[in-house]
Formats: sequence, C-alpha cells, structure tokens
Amino acid sequence: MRTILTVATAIMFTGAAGTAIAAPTQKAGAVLSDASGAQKATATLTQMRKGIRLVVDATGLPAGVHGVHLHTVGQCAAPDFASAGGHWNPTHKMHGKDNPMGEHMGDLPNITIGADGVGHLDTMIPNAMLSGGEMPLLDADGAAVVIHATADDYKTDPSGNSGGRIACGVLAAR
Ligand SMILES: [Cu+2]
Repeated sequence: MRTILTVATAIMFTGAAGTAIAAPTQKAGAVLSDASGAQKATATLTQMRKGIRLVVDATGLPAGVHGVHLHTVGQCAAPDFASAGGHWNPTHKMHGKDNPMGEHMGDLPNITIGADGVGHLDTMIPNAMLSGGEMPLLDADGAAVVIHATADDYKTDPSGNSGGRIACGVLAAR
C-alpha cells in the first residue's frame, strides 16, 4: 500500500508541475461537410467514465437511413473522402455488431434523416478514450466522422455496405 501511495503522489506531483502529463481530452467535435463543402452535420464527442458519448446533429441530408462511423484518419478530402481511411479499429475486429468477428470501435448506429433533412444520433462507444490510454481516438493522425449514402447493414466487412461517403468532418479537441 505504501508503495502504491508513493507512486500516486509522484504522478500527481509531475502533473502539477505541468511538464510530463498532458490533461486528458474531455471533449472533441467535428463539422461535417459534403463534397461541395456545404455544412451538413455536427458531431460532439464527450469523454465519459465508461467510454465516449457521441452526438450527431444533421441538417440538409437526403432523407433515409445512413451509416455513420468514426474513421481512422483526420483528413476529409473531397469529393470521395477516401482520405479518412477505414473505420477506427484499434482492436483489429471485422465490421459490424452483427458480424461474429465484429465490431470496429468506430462502428456506430445508423442515423435516420427525416423528410426535412434533419436527423439526430446519440450513442455511446464503450471503453473508448479520446486521448491517453493504449488506443486513443485522437492519435497522431487524428480521426474523422463520416456519414454514408445508405444504411449500414451492421455485418458486411469492411463498411456495412453503406455506399459512398456523403459527409465528412475532422475531429478536433475542444
Ligand atoms: Cu464509414
């Protein structure tokens, strides 16, 4: 016990000195744009005790059900947003919650867009960290939020057969 307390005190002291330990990121966000650069959605990510809470609010997207994922590179180069890479997958799984070999940590529930173009998604990513730990979302090459043309079937590797990427936003700490 004494050893543990001593180590904890040492870590706290280093943190207070402000040199060795960066404060963990508590919030991150992205503005998602389509291929023409028009803003289509916002994403807000909040570090919770048990994972990351992710909220997406979309306006002006085509009505219907669309796949949404965290992609592994923080680059959104129009028009196809291929620069965002594949899904965030630090645990090396296959795609989809209904895939026996799944799922990617970046796999998310579909978002439903109404006839007015508006949609809302509020979900949790268990055990995920924005920063720190062994598999931070905001690593050296960042991360992006991507909305796809069609619904994610939650099982077809690598992206749920969800079609092209219609909106993309680079995540940044807030
Ligand atoms: Cu995707």
